[in-house]
Amino acid sequence: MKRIIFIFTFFFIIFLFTGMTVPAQEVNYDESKVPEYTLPDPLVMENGEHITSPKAWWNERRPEILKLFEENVYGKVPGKLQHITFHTFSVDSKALNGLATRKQVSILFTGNNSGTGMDLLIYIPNTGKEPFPAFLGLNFYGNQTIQSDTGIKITRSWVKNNKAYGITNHQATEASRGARAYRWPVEMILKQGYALITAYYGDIDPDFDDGFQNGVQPLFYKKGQHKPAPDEWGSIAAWAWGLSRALDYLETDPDIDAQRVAVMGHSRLGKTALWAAAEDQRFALAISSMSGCGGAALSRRRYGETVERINTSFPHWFCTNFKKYNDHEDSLPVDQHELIALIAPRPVYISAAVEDRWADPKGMFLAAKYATPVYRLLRKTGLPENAEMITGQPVMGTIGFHMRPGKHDVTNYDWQQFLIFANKFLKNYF
Ligand code: GTR
Repeated sequence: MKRIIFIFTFFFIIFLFTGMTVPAQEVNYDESKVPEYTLPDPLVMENGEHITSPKAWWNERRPEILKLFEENVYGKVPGKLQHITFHTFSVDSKALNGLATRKQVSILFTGNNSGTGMDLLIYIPNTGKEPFPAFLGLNFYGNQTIQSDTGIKITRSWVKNNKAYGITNHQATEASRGARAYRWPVEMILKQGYALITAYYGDIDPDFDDGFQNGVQPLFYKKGQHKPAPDEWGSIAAWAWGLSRALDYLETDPDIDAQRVAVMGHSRLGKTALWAAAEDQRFALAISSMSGCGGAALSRRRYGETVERINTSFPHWFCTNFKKYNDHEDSLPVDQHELIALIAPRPVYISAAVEDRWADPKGMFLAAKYATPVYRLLRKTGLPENAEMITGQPVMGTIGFHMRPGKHDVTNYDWQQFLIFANKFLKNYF
């Protein structure tokens, strides 16, 4: 009898435990199972000192948070390339039926055509007055996929296979032209007086785990080095680095106002856009479309995609040190609200979708909310006071947010909000 009671109690305890907590690998979509957590305070130094002035934020806490993200999450950029050059290889002043001038520029990382580089596709409005404010964003399948414009160079880099988009053997073909046009309402953007610049993220670093043999990382290896050190960059940081190189070029282009460039990205490229804006303060505004884990969503909530999941599915995205926090989110020295805080006082817009629970809409909303004290310290609104997460009701302070019905994607509705938000800060500037 004793034995039976013992076995019963044993299984009962196990049952209780499994019923109450979510095993590491299972995806939690149940708000009541979000663990209790304490977020690091963006206005308290690691040594406990409170930050009460903008000066202390800029000189002490911001550099501390930035370093923590570099060393524990995205990885540091190991140095500078000395010989980068820009090469404009095509200009058409009558693109898109005369609506725009299309320029294409190669950024040659080694200064010549034999090395790696990235191609920028640039549309500049033909009406209005230069220099234009601009949106800059990386794309997933090559520049030729954002419009059916036959003048766009087809990427020769490795591309993820997608039969429907005409991509086989990891090479894009003519059939891929315009395949992703629905995500890039180029006319709408141009007609509102913005230039649009895009580049293929795989030109910077192909998105698969090859131990960092291809892409931009090897250009930075020291003698005998074969992969990034544990605190050196993964692919997200490399893509963000590429965005900064695009901005270097834009600073030289008289048609573009490089001081009014919004960096935008979706999903993994939304994570990238946020990190680019955190690292490079020249970006005037950042737009994160459904960036989720490792982007705008709080890691400690472990809702939807978790640190362990993302590091397992995409071992090359973050720095090696980030893997220490697999299933140990609470020991992270930062959380993602501080990524948004790093962009302060510059405007940040965050989008979410009801069905995109994987990216944790509420976790992104809360990150916006908990970044707000830094905006307030810098005398900006941040997320408006009393803002709520209501489907289909965007909120726009210096931090903007919307959750729309539907799935993980970029829709015209999303772009309409991005434009309304950008108009508040990048238009009527003079
Ligand atoms: C998913 C990944 C997300 C998001 C997305 C994307 O598979 O889990 O973090 O980045 O891919 O980039 O499309």
